[in-house]
Amino acid sequence: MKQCALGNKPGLSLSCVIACMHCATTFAIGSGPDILVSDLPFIVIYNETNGISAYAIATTSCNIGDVPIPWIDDVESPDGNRHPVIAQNLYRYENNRFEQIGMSWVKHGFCGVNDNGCDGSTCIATDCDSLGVGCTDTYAAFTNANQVRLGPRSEINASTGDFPYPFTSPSYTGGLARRMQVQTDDVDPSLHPLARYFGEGQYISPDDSQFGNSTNTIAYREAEVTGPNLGGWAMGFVDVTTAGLPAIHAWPALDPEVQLTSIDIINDGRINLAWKVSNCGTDCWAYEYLLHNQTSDRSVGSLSVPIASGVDITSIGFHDVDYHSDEIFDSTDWVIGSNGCQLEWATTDHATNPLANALRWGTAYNFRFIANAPPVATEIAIGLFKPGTPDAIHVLAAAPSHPCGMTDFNCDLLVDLVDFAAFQECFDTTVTTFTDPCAVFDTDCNSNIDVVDFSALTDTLAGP
Ligand SMILES: [Ca+2]
Ligand SMILES: [Ca+2]
Ligand SMILES: [Ca+2]
Ligand SMILES: [Ca+2]
Repeated sequence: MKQCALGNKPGLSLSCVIACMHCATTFAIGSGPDILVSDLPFIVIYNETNGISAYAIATTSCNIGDVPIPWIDDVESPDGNRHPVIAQNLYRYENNRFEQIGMSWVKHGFCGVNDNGCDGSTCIATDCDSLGVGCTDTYAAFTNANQVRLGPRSEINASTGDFPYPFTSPSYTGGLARRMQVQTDDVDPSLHPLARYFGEGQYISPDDSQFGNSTNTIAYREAEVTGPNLGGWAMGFVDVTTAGLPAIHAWPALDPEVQLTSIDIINDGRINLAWKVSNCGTDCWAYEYLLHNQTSDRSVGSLSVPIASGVDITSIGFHDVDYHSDEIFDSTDWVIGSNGCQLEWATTDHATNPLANALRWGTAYNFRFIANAPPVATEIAIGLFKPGTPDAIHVLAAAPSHPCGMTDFNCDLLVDLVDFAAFQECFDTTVTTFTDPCAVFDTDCNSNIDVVDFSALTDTLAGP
């Protein structure tokens, strides 16, 4: 897979270069306490009610660090929250789209079992209140489906690994509550005959996180529908677990044209962006972006994609996965806006509603559109939801932008008197398509080459 390759575009911001320093996709043997999610042995259906199915995923974790990891769940202890919580998610791959279609609340871990089996290493067993070096612990699906041990995601800070314990436990009824919920139609084989599915298990542990060892605390595995059961569809895992990576990595593994980059936000956590642009006919390109929040507490509030002047955009779309079981977060779809020069999806801002539908940890949202212009390596902006520095991350991805950047008419990577002379010819003309050579000067995307654009050109000329 390609990661954040630097193009020949001048003025590339430092943020992408910094992002590339953290693009590693494999896990390293950790120092300190380091949980690796090493296996997802089973996926089991538990209930189907009114079009919603509840599943659970069995999870195995392994301490690949060099000290035991606390596994304490004693409400009397000041260290009672020093145990992992376990989130389960389901994804679907279909028609060039990779979408999250299910999520659970978090199972609060209890009693590290200290089994052997950590990649053949020797388990130095401890008591139940920690997981020893080289030891594994497995939660069966029925344990990860145990509703009384499932708490809200909203109480988990995935950056620090901190959370209150005991967790908030609103009343519930029925067999769906708190479990990994999926719309039954989303896995119906008659509706999705060619779909492939991927289960994901993610642990958040305060000790693992505070030692900077949280990026490998996750795993995914392909699943398939095996037949009708309980009024829904039974699933089973196939192939083997990919330990230490989130499910978004399955997408480039399935399709080499998909690109993926990981960004570690300073003093926060990791987000992953994957994208693919498919040719969909004459002058037709389908742009598909998948943004995954792995461990960022600040979360994502907006995504902005530059659009060149004169490009026609249609079929703008958004896909999220909705919260459930009285989780306090809102699930309203993001609003789509455009100023002609960029397309932006955004949730309500943090000041207005701190519980808005930001892209929170353990979720992935899709952004898509069709354009009549081909992809160009271009920075897209990922706006962070909670206040802080930086307020946005810029990632080199693909967008229907100008190949050489705005105002560089002859594409020689310089903005100089040659471009200035071309501007004089273009001044006071109208551009209606991105193939009009003058479109490169329409910096405010109002389809006219005007004094605003002149001022932008002279700013570029005057720049370093
Ligand atoms: Ca870890
Ligand atoms: Ca929604
Ligand atoms: Ca030039
Ligand atoms: Ca203009």
